[in-house]
Amino acid sequence: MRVYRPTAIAGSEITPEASYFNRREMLRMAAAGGLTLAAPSLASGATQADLQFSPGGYDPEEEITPEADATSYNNFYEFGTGKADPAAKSADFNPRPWSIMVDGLVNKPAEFDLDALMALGLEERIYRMRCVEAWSMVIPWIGVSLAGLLDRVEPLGSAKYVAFETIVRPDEMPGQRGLFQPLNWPYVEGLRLDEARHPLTILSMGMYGKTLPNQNGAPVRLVTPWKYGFKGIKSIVRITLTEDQPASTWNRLAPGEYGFYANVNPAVDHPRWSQATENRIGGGGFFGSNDRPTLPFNGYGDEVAGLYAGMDLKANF
Ligand SMILES: Nc1nc2c(c(=O)[nH]1)N[C@H]1C(S)=C(S)[C@@H](COP(=O)(O)O)O[C@H]1N2
Ligand SMILES: [Mo]
Repeated sequence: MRVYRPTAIAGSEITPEASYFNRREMLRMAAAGGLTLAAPSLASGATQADLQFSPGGYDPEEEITPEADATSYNNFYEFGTGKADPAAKSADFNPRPWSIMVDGLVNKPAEFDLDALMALGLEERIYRMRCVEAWSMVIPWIGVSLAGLLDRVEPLGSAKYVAFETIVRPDEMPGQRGLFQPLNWPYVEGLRLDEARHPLTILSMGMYGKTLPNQNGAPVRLVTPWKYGFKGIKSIVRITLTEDQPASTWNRLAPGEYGFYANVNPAVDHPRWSQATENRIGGGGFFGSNDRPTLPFNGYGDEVAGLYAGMDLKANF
């Protein structure tokens, strides 16, 4: 039996007690029709509102990372390069109202606001997350299928890739102003169309039962659990269907270190460190030994290996 560990969060952010004592039991009961989940209250204007969602599949049955760790140890360079910067320096970021433009090689380009995205159907997906820096977490995301969104805009036959773009808002994002600019903005990412359509791929709008905190990519970020964390582009404003492989921020910066595919692969080391093992964050220490073996495709090989049949995974890392 696994539970959300109660964590030291502000009283105003505490979710209904039911969310805490045994999340998986609660979701099973909900699936069986025995329990009503919290109603959505996005209109309340709260910075973090409860979400209504249905249970999704793919639960890895591993201990969920404490919420306090998942929301305080982050990579989001728009707010600074330190792990504590995104939580400490994102209070001025205002993710509402918001909309995502979906365009490019599609029949029906359209702009989707948050209500339109949520209407695609929110599901909870408990996924492993493996950063290319060799740390990992298990996070209960709440999101919608990216395939469902793509269906709405009707990709043309010529569309082969999907490009993603993060917002540029220097007045609200301290990492985007000042002398030291660690990356070129906007942060961009991309997937092959079949990867984007894969059932594991979601646009996440929440975690731990609530809307996303700013530091985790509010209000909408990508989650592809079989790829390194940097593919999970945050605070998305544009999604464009393309014929050619789109640029991705880390690949452009250091192509010998970060590939376009970025599939988790313990057999392909980063030039400066091993990818064979990882450090599961949580339980107090961020800097424990990397004692956990890293799994091919982060443990999602049964689901996704077929996407790469015949491909040289060492050359196409
Ligand atoms: N726009 C943007 N998206 C981003 C990043 C970033 O710096 N900017 N960092 C990436 C990296 S390296 C990781 S590991 C994950 C971290 O997500 P988390 O902070 O929610 O764990 O976000 C990814 N998405
Ligand atoms: Mo990362």
